[in-house]
Amino acid sequence: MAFEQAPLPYDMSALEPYGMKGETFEYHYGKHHKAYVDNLNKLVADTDLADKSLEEVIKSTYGDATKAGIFNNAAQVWNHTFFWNSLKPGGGGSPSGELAAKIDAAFGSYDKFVEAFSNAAATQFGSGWAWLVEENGALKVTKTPNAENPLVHAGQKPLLTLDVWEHAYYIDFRNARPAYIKNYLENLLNWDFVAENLAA
Ligand code: MN3
Repeated sequence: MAFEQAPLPYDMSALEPYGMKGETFEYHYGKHHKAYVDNLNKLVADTDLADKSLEEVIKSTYGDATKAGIFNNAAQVWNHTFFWNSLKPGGGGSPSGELAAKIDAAFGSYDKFVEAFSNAAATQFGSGWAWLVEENGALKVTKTPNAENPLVHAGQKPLLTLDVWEHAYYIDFRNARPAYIKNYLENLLNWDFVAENLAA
């Protein structure tokens, strides 16, 4: 069975009041994400990977130079679906309750979390992703190059991500990655999704 592109969890224009244009989704979801799905299906057609779950394909091809194309497309399919869910209209700001306590325990304060996440997202050289993960029961900020994600790092549970490939911010913020990061943290970050992933 072919891999499918998950539907967006909101309308393409839903984040316009919060700094992310519908045009961004026409390209980022409609072209970039779709291309990863289409490429993955072509690459695994008639192989034993075609019947595996997306997560199994990602984990089993990571680090195998002969399957780099499959890994890159599979991981980018997964990363983008996870990213769309990491956004919500009117999100951002500090979390409350148990999540706030976990952020304080891991980083010292919400402001220190913002500093750590912004730094990871801004310093990922070239293309990649910034993440909030749970590892050994504690929250942690990480960054990964290109298509790599926490699923291939044993013990890390992904909670939240930010796409820092230039295609993610060029329409809304041109080359200004720091402004895109700031807007994400203040207006888009979906703490409900973090809580769901923590509980899962
Ligand atoms: Mn992208």
